[in-house]
Amino acid sequence: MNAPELPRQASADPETFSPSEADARWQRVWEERQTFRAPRAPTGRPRTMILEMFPYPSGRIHMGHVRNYTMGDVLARVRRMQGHDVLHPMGWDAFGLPAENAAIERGIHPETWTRANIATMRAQLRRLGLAIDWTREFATCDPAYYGHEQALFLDFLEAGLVTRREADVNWDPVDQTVLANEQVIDGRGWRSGAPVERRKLTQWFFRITAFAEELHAALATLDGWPEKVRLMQENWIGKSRGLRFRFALADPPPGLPAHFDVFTTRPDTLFGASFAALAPDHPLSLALAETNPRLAAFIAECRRTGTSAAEIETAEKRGFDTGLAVIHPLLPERRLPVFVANFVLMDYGTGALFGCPAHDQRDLDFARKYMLPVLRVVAAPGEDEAPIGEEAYVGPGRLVNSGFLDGLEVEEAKAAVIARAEAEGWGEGTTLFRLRDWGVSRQRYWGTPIPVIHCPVCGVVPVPRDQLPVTLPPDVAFDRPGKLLDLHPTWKHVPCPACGGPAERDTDTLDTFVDSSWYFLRFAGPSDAAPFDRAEAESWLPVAQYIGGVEHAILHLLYARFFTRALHALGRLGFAEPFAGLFTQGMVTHETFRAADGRWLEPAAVERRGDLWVERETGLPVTQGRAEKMSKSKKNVVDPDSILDRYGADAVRWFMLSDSPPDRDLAWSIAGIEGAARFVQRLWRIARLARDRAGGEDLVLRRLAHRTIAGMTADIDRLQFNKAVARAHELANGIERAGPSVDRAFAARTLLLLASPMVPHVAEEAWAMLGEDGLIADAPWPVADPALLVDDEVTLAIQVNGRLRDTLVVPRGLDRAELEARALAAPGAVRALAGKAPRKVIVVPDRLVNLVA
Ligand code: ANZ
Ligand code: ZN
Repeated sequence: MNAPELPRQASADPETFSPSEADARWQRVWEERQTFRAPRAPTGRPRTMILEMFPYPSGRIHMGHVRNYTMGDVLARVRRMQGHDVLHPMGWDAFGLPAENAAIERGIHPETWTRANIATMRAQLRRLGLAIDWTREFATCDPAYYGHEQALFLDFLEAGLVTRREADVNWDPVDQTVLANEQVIDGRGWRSGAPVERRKLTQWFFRITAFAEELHAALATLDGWPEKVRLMQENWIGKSRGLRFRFALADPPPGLPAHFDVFTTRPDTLFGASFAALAPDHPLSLALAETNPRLAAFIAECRRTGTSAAEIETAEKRGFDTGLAVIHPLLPERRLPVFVANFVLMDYGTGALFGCPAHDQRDLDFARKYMLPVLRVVAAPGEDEAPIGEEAYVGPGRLVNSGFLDGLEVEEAKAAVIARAEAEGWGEGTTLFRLRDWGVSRQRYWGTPIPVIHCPVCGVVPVPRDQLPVTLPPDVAFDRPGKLLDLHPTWKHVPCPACGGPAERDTDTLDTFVDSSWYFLRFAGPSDAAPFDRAEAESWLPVAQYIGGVEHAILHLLYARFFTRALHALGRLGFAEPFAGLFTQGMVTHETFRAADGRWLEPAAVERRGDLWVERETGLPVTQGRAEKMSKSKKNVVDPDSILDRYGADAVRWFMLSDSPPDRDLAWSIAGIEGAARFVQRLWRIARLARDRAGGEDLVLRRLAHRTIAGMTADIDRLQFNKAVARAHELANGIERAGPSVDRAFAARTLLLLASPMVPHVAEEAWAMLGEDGLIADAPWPVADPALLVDDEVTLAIQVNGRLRDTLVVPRGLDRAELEARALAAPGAVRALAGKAPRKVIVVPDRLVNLVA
């Protein structure tokens, strides 16, 4: 490519660096030279994809974005300098509720609102000087993107990975939509905050449960992921080994089944069983309710709580005694009462369980309430057979009160009961997963239309591929809530592709988590003809480093893993895990202030007077609150644009990296940003020192420079940017203390290179000022000389009779004889020994010599 001339300094050699003039200039140069464009054709260099979770175009970027994208940017720039081809893309997760809500509230079309936000946020991100290949940018609301998503949906449908069935859903009565369990927080819709209701609807599901075992097993291979995220995924998938067995009813009512199945992870506790419980929606519960209005009322009552496990877990345990009893499978004489209980989930296991109050807290609470027996069957180590009080015993131990199990350890007893059940034919060992299929139908407008047609004759008919994308109709009325695609006068009416008769489009759209489950594939392998170009995608993926908020640790990452695995299983990808490295960054926080009347105040609106914080305008006292995540509602946001205007991109970037470990929260402060701005100027002054090559050598400084190279390289590899920053400061101090020398010139140039990924604008400006060829962004990353990393001198303590008498600086690694000889010659030792010969000599190599006289 024909590169335009590089700009030279406006004035030959200013004392200070001027970001307001230089930032945009260098951003233009990178853009014109396509510096950060990822090559399409293979180059033979290693290919590395660095990705930050793409933003939702909510309006303007916030400091959290700045921190997130700066971290990825540093890594992308360093890898380029290390000779990798780097793909560092950006796009927009553009479908979702806020756009639709904005439309309803303000009468702006969701598309207009979204596109305007994208334009604003793109301009803001560009001001940060990010090393992004903007040629690959897309928004998920582009028909070219969601059309391919529709094709993937149909592929999954054909492969049996998509199903349609009636399901209990969480219904948000305000947003008028179905919510995933995860979108229900404390019984309320995550966006609307409205209490969620339970409803039955026919929904589309992705069969993520088909991959439960794989998704669980592969977590062990993700060693580039934080342990806590792996654990969160593991808990979410929730793999349980246990026994499924059959309970026979003692006196089955006529016309009803004579037994039901239960699942237990604690078959060892079977002798401690004191009741059985059915889910309210269990077929047997429903059958009994037909002739029992009180039971019917109880079931209706249970349905009023949401469907999420967490909610059911926290609700008060309540049961309804059916009057029926089951026969204990190991003690044919014993009868257990059968309850319908609100804490039993219909869609887990068999929807029924046996309760062992002594060893399960939930069962214990239930037993106390309904006065059921509590029998300990596991003795704590140390033979503790004490009766159970208000706390169930869930620890290890040996079995008691349990017939043939007595004396066995819990694990042995589990195996023994499973073996017996299998031998006698009343049960079998099984594995269960907590993970549920992923319901993806949403009753919203601003999303990917589900590409199927419902025909009264043919049933569900996929939209023919040549009719994709099924685009959203632009002309919808946003003046009322509800299903806008359904309410549109014409959109849904189409002829059936199979029989030609009148039919209707599916008027639901896909959960926006579907959009973010495969975007990295399209970034890596853009294609007109297909969702992604396989060879290209495989050349970049898996993502070497993925960076984003921990709030996505479960769902987004699980869904993206599922998509990748599903495509792998369909033979369309050669790898099964999308993200080799994962990092979850902390939040940006800021102090909060509140007036006596409860108003939140911007930090700029308060000032300190003596011991008090007061509101500038009124002089009234205000309370200072904790530093909290920046949020508009608490008025503690700092707008990146105003900071960029005032301090320039490099200072913001430097501050985002310097003050806290990247996985912790970072407290925004004026002192912090000003310190960062000072460092940028300091770097500029230090760079000027690189021109002065007078003077001799300075081995100490040369060593420090090499140690800094090694240290910063390792820190950045581990994303410990704050440590890298501290090392940069250390080298800067060393340079400023030193006099002119070739080594000082080397150290200054080295510091510039090492800092350039963090503060790329001042680095380019200084590089040009030094008359270097090309861009610093294209310069090779410095490599440390291992010979200069070893600290090869040590300070030796010389003791006489245990008292320190002298110290010597000696080469590291001298042998004992040499150390003894040198110690005996040390002036302090000679004096203390006063001519006596030591009886004994104790040598600790590289540390000390003790002469015992
Ligand atoms: C008897 C028992 C005794 C249990 C004991 C626990 C402790 P995890 O480990 O999460 O897989 N259970 C079974 N089906 C259920 C359902 N549909 N809804 C609610 N709870 C159900 O949970 C398995 C345990 O949860 C099972 O083991 C069962 O109670 C209960 F000392 O059986 B257990
Ligand atoms: Zn038809």
